[in-house]
Amino acid sequence: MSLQCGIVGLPNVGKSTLFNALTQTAAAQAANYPFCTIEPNVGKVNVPDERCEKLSAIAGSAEIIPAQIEFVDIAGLVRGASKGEGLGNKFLSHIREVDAIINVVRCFDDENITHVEGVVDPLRDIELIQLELAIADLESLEKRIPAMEKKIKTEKEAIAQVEMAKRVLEILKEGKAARLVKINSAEEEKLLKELQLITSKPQLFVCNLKEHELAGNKYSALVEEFGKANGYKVLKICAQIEAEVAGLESDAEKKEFLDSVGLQETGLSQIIKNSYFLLNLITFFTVGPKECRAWMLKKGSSAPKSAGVIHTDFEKGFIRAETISYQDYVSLNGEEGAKLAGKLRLEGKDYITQDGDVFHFRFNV
Ligand SMILES: Nc1nc2c(ncn2[C@@H]2O[C@H](COP(=O)(O)OP(=O)(O)OP(=O)(O)O)[C@@H](O)[C@H]2O)c(=O)[nH]1
Ligand SMILES: [Mg+2]
Repeated sequence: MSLQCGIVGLPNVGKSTLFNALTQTAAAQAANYPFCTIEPNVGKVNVPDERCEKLSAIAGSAEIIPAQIEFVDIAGLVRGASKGEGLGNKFLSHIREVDAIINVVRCFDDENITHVEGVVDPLRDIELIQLELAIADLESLEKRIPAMEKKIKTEKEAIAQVEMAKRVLEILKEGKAARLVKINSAEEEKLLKELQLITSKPQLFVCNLKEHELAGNKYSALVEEFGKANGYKVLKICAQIEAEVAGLESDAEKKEFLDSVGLQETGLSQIIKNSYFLLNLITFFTVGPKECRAWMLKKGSSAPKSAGVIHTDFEKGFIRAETISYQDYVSLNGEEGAKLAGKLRLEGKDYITQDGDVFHFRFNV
């Protein structure tokens, strides 16, 4: 399972700088001119999880293998992109492929860094991007509805699909995101997903600030207000600082640098953790002397589905899952302690995996 978060925003706002920091590379070219990025850059990122260290210390695991998600650095979007301006539709297709969207919003003044719209104005930038994405969805949906209507004669399910498409269309016509459509059931949720629209993807916003304004400034306050009103998470970082820290060799150097700019930890782990949340993922663990490994899983998945994340044979031949919750594993000092205290549960195929479960799967081959 590979899940992707796309980094989206106007040109020259610091997307590639952030991508490089996240992936701890200099893989993406970051420079002071719009449309520096054309082809998307893709990189895997370890998901920080303090629980891995605790579990591996108890089990004496030789190695820790964290879960990973992918970030995609996408070309900048400009006014009129949905009509082909800038890099236009090609770049929209890159956004269509990702599972969640991270909007980078410029919240810093710097006359040396070009702003494609002339002046810094985060709300205008957010509206501009949301509008372009909504227009792209609107046009793609309008094109598809006639074919969907034709199917009504032969497929009963098509009735509900067309009904949902038309409801979403009304929202998009107002320049709003498809995710704001009122959903009344899991069935409707599925129908919305099947429309594969950009604006139905989960989104979060990242304010790119100056290093000494990290606590927030007048620009980020506006973004936070917007986030609150529309139900989006808003994070604050300084992409440039993050990239500089990520470029340092040792942890000691990193700490020294963070201290010197008055920071406790990097904003990156916050972004990664929130992206994980945005993708609706939870973690289960397999723990042994060889390795302690974190596996990611869609929330609400069954035990056999979880086993299938490790290997499809585990899912096919699933018998049961020996399960210890993370809390029990830690407070009872590992598997033996949990077993003695009666905290090792035998879960069957209907069990829904909980975040932090430590599993041993039993299966037939
Ligand atoms: N002052 C300041 N400059 C920054 C910050 N983040 C990025 N920059 C600069 O802004 C310029 C653009 O950064 P990029 O990361 O290339 O921007 P981008 O959004 O990827 O741009 P495109 O690929 O053209 O869409 C570079 O010169 C960066 O050094 C920041 O936090 N503060
Ligand atoms: Mg770029």
